[in-house]
Amino acid sequence: MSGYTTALKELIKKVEATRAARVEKAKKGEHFPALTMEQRQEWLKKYHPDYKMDGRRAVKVGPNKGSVLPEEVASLLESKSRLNVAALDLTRTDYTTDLLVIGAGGAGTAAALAAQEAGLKVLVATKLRHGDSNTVMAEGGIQAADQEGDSPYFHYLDVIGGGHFSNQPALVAALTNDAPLIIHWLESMGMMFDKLPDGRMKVRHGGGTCRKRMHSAGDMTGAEIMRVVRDEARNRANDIKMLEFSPAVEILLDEGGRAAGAVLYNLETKEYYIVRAKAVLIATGGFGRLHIQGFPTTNHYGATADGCVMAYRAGVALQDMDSTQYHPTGAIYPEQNVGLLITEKVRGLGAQLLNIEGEQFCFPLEPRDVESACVIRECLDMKKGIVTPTGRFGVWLDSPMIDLLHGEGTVRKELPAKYIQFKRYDIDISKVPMLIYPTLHYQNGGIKIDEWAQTSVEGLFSAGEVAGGVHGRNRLMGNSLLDVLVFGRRAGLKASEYAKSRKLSAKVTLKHVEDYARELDKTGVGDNGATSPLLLPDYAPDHVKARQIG
Ligand code: MEZ
Repeated sequence: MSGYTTALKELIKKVEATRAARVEKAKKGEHFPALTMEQRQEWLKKYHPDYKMDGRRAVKVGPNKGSVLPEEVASLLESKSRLNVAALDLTRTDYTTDLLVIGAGGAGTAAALAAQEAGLKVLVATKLRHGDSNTVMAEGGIQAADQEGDSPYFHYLDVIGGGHFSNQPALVAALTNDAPLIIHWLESMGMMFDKLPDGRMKVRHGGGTCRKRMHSAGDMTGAEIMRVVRDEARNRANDIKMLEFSPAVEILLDEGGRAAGAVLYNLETKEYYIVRAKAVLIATGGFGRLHIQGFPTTNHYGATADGCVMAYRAGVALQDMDSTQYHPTGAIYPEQNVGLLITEKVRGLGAQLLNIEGEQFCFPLEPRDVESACVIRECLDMKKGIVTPTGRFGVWLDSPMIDLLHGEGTVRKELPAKYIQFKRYDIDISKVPMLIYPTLHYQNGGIKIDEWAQTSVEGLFSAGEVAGGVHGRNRLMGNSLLDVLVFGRRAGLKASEYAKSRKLSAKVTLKHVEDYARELDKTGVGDNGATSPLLLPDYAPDHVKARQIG
């Protein structure tokens, strides 16, 4: 455990002092009591970052004009397009396709597969490489009610309750009803799920679930899902063409206001490409790299809300964009791991959260927003957090309990990625606890869609984290991997139906982008100096930025 400083090693002794008694209790099924519904609401209001009014303001333009949004989101929506529309020749066509999929994570790839099966030619345009996404980074599992004693009905109730009854019921029904089919589909493509010796699925609880329905592949479930869907797409390369390092920067509409393609930007050559398509799907992922309220993030480098910006300029409303998921357990030590996801599976396997005294202070599997509020309360209000050498607050996540509860070697077997990520810094998480604090994990809201992933613009679909409504104001663990596949697949199917009924539009326009720019000017927002979509976060420190000028 030499990865910890001498002061932190001293504090770990307090955790060790209470561990044997805690393990004994856990073995008897005795747990720290969960909060009541009233307490949950009270703690959320007091401690969860979503309930703070700082760092928020009303957006001044577009379909959600007047809605209060995080400052980071509002200012992206109030930025100018990256395109000089007048200079762009829209009569030129670089690519034509039946379906243009923007984004190549889980949702985009699932959509491409479904559309190809329905007979479409698909072009997938992605900002980085195929698979660079939050899907590939998801760890703990995917929910599906496919076990005895469970049903989509119970899954539905958990999702609605976890989302504080703010979810769109039709989307939740689609999510939970399609879930068993998705597991079957993944297995048919060769996904290696964790299994019991008799061949049945190994399933666990996640926070806020009334049944064990978390299916996993170690702590690399998203990577395993992405492996199989990406391989499958590559096997169908005649019909699914992939353009990497080519993010979309605006949606093209036709003269009837229907989606008719997009303008892509080649990150390497800096050229713009005009793509014309019969249908368009936005599957660009979430906004973690906007670091809402200054939080570190678990998200991949490209998670900059691009899809929301493009859809918004095309006239599609967003919903619940002021609701951000802070995963309760992000690493805060060592500094190189700050923000890194510590999967909820760690708590699902029995590890407890402890304060500086080595005491439990919350039920470990509350819904995520409540669990995060508990951690923040313990550090900021109860003043029982641990301070790292760089001045960060956190609490202990007692991972050594896992081997004591389930047998020597369980940590290494069930959590191989986490084990390696800490071993690099000489911290053996099967022997010593981890230091954690909430980290920005997920965009709960997003583009408004219906249960077939259709937006309010004809021919424009949206699926995955970029779309809102299914999780309401709080997503439960394992429902995002499910969401990307359920709505990706549905989008692919519905877009196929739609595309087959249409010809390529005779003319494409960016009039909506010009109208939007005029609205910006008219409302006095003027020029905030920025352009969007952002595409990549800018981490250059001020002294470097100063030297970039001129
Ligand atoms: O759904 C998620 O966000 C997930 C599975 C995360 C995790 O804790 O592993």
